[in-house]
Amino acid sequence: MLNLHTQGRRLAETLLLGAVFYLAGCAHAPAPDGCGSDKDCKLDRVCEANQCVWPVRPADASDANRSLAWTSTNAESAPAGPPAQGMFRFDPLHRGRSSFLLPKQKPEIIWTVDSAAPVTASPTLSSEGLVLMASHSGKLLASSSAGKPMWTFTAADMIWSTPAIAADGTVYVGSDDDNLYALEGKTGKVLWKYRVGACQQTIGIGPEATRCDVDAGPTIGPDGALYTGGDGVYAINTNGTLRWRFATGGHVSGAPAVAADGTVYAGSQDNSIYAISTDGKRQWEFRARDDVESSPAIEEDGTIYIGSDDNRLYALSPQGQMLWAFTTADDVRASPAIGRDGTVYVGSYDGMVYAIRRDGTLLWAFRTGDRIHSSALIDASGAILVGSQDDRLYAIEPDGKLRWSVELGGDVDSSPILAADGTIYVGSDDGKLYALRAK
Ligand SMILES: [Ca+2]
Ligand SMILES: [Ca+2]
Ligand SMILES: [Ca+2]
Repeated sequence: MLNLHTQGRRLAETLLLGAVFYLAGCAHAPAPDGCGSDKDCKLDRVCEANQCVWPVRPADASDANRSLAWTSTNAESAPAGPPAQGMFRFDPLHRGRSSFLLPKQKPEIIWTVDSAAPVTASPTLSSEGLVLMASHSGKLLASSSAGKPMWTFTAADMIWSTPAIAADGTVYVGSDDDNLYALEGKTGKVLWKYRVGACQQTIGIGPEATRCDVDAGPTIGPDGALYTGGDGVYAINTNGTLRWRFATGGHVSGAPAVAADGTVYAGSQDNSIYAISTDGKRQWEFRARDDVESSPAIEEDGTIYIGSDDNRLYALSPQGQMLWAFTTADDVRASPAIGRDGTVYVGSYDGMVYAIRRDGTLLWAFRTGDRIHSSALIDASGAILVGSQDDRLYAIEPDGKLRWSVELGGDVDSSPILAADGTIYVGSDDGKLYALRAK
């Protein structure tokens, strides 16, 4: 929990940072494509220091389960954002924060749904109470919160990507068949599909078959656009047309994160982490030493956290400078979670869950029995929930002590989610979606 002193300090820091950015903006001459007023800016962007930017809401636009500053400065006329936990890492900032509480007691499995193939994706919850889960079977299954199957969508190849659900109920999911699909939320009927890239071979395995896979996200940005990856980073309009494509030197498998100002951050198998402006132009590129499969998370102060197969978790400034790197003993493919006090939680293929302070020093480490691919959830009290390839789902206290663990039927690479009533949903390599609840 943040105490008031900390909150005050953080607010002061945010304001100071904002002032620095503002002054930095004024120091530049107006760009050739600069604006004179808000009317010169497309969509709902506003004109600040002769630049079109997304409106930034002050200080506390942070909680995963509060809607973000979706597109408008006028809160009353702002459209509602996607449902809480309606995408990978719950919102475009990817902090992994839930406003609900994990059960104190070890939960029991209350139902399962079998997809008949491993589940790497994270489940998502629709505002109508449907639980969506995608699987390597190519199926996207929609179930009621009681575990009753509602509809199934089948893509032409495996699905690794976590489905996203927009405010209007539309479901978006990517497949190894190189398409991003938009589905009607109530029925699963295909509304449109967008083919990512122009790979000669779309289905199956091998470099050409996988280069254009839509493994990432998609992330629904604060502007409503869909951000995903393939043979680059893609911004796709909600009517299924391309907004922009940003070329990378390698496959993009991690869901992009999108800051409140619309800046898009994504990693690639070309070893780089990119910051991309709202018009699809490169702002900066940071070179890691190996593939970047991890999906970035963005802190309140703008710091970007992201892992790499070079075994490190990086903290990068909004300008792309390395603040620090924390080294683990194996690949970091999970997406980092950021606690309300700034502590960063991430699992590594070395089997450890690390809690890392804002200055990059280790707070604690928790050992599991196998590699960790799953991204951690932080509950309202700061407790952590994460899966491991030792087939267990772990609840860890804020001080790093085990609260409980539950054994499932296979690797738990899927990132768990938590509903308001304390029900936990997670997928496993045994093909099942699990719903767990304490008595
Ligand atoms: Ca493919
Ligand atoms: Ca490695
Ligand atoms: Ca296992």
